[in-house]
Amino acid sequence: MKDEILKELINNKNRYLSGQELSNKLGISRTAIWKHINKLKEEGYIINSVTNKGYILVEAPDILHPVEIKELLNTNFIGKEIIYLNSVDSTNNYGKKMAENDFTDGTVIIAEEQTSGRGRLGRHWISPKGKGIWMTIMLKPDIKPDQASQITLIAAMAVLKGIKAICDMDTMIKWPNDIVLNGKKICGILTEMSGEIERINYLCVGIGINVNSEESDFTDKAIDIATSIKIAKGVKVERKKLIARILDYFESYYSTFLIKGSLKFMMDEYKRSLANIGKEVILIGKDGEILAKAEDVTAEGHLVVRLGDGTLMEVSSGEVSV
Ligand code: BT5
Repeated sequence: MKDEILKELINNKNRYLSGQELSNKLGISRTAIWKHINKLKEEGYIINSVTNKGYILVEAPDILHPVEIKELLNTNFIGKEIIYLNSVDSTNNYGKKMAENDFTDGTVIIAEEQTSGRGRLGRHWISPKGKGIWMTIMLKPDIKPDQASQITLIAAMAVLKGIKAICDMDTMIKWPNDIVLNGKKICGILTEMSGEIERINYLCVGIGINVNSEESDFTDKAIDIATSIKIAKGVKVERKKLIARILDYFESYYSTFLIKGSLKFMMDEYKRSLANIGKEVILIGKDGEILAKAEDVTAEGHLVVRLGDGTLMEVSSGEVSV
């Protein structure tokens, strides 16, 4: 019921809503309304209450309340269900546990903080409270397991476009899973799959974005390679708006991908946003590491590299470090 009241306040931002009006609409007493309003105030919502006029929302706190995000979304299924957590070990871990039962396709798990955020290969992902976007999109795509890594490219494109739309900043994609700004990482993506040889059960698309992180939020080691939108821009960004726009873009690219069965439709745009082309990459194989030069990305999302002897080779995400 508290969420319903918040929704009404958000949708009537320019006028006072009387207790009676809310009571009629939601079918609860005016005292109950008053109690829920007090709870919202405790959560940080600044709500003016004026006798004979009612309530008006003056300011919302910087928390990622699902009701507020849903009001900003223009999607059909992504984020229609949002699980909001104050603190969690990792939103991807939460998603995997949730999937042991069932979940609605497109459910998004969002946390204010991750205590054991994960990168690829078990690396740690720094996820300070209230500073970033730490979220996982849960999907049940009817695609082959070897196409799963293509969803990382879709997520990267959605993040890049969302940042451009909300922050007016030009970022670049570092294949396969980073978004960088002036060469420093502001976003990492971790796509994990549960599946069989021929079939995907589900995907967890984990997206971590340093939005309002300060330099002091990073470890000494990470500060050389990481940055945030706030550090680069000098001003705080509204995380809710950025989440909503990224999910809008994600759904748009993802739905087209499912219909067409390929990433061809977005590859021109993707390649224009790539930071890797012409740069060195390290291929990690059984026999050690080899240096190669990145030349292209295929519609399957594979990186095309030129080896030292001049031959071309296609690699998928697992085997390369950039
Ligand atoms: C990634 O791994 O870039 C994937 C990160 C995915 C994080 C999201 S948050 C929501 C969801 N839940 C999770 O638990 N994870 C996902 P990788 O390419 O392996 O990069 C990891 C490396 O980036 C680390 O070894 C550090 O060097 C560096 N790093 C750690 N935290 C960082 C941060 N906040 N910003 C930039 N770089 C960071």
